[in-house]
Amino acid sequence: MRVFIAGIDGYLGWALAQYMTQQGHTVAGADALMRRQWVAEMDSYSAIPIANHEERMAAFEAEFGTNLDFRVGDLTDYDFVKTCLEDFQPDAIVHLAQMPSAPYSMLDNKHAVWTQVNNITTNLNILYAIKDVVPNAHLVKLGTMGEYGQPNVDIPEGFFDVEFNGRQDTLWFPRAAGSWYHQSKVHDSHNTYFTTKIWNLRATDIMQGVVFGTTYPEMNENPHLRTRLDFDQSFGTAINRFCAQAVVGHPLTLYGAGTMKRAFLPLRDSMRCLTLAVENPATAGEFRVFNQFAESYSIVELAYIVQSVGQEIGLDVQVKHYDNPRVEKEEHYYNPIRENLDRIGYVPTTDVKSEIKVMLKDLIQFKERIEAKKQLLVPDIRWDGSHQRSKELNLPETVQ
Ligand code: USQ
Repeated sequence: MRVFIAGIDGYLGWALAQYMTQQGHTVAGADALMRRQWVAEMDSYSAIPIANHEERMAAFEAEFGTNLDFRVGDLTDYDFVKTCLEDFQPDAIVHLAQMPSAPYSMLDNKHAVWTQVNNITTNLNILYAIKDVVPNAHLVKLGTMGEYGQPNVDIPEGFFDVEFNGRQDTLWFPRAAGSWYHQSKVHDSHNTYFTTKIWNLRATDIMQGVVFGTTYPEMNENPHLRTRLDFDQSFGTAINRFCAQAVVGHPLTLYGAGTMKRAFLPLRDSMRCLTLAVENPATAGEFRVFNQFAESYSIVELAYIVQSVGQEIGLDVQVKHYDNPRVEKEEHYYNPIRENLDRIGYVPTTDVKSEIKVMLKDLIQFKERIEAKKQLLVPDIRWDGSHQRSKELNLPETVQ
């Protein structure tokens, strides 16, 4: 299939371009290379050094024997998006091109507005370009499990059956996102759903959990093909940060009690699930929602898994609690349902420990790079808009 990846330079996008090419698909994509700038704005960089654009293109060609049609450009520019689709004529568009960080979006008014304008405009441009250029193409849109928040009931895949005043319907499950970034994804979901109704577009909205991992089994060893791995407070996700902290002997930074629960997905499973969604398209007019995750854990459980795996390979890993810079529920029910992906062949990688071991061993090679940014490991972006570094809480370290 011809697959266009919007956001092809990012953590997921660059890995997916290679994975899907290895699966026999013809891949093209676009990216404004902004992730590199946002992370630099956080005064950080990827723990795994990543190649620049030209080096990546040369390495891709050397590995796969073909040029990658990767256009550097801004997807908030409608003419650019339209031209990309006109030239490539994709069967599927995987849309990953968004600012993905909750803390970055909570920095201040400027970042909140920018996040929403950027993310919502890009999605609208892609929807319009599909309608105008390739109306039969299938949109696989990356949403987030965070759109749902933490309701006190099971989380269905997008819709649920409701009975009210004696009548029944299947309705949009309430979304209750916890940051301006997550809210931007809720707006995108609504807009995408709307276009399946008015223009008969076909769309899969992926409610993806927190992704972790440095690699996937088939990833090439060429350093210019490696994908990024962020560990700063904005662009590093919890397990990725914990692994980076573990290799430099910094205590793992549990926010508050750390009892928040999330759904998690190894990078390798994210690649597999996105490919399955592309290969099994939605029908015309269909809006499908996939809850995309392997397993749910509390953050504190994961911290202790990182600690025990770290100990196995000789790292002395401490776990500490810091005052929570976010406004979020710490004690809550959490039970997302995942059926749609299983139906099309997804079998989760359940071995989180092995995945964490691979990550730790990978990151040990880049210990000095993380060490040089150690001062960034404790967060200071707070949900009330202030900037104050979190303090260690006087909670005893739990012994596993
Ligand atoms: N947390 C810690 N310590 C840390 C970092 C995070 O305790 O050092 C906690 C947070 O307070 C939160 C949980 O871990 O309760 C998850 O935080 P995260 O930064 O790993 O994930 P989140 O902000 O939710 O965002 C990430 C991605 C985002 C994606 C989302 C999926 O950055 O793009 O949409 O995961 S989900 O979490 O399901 O919404």
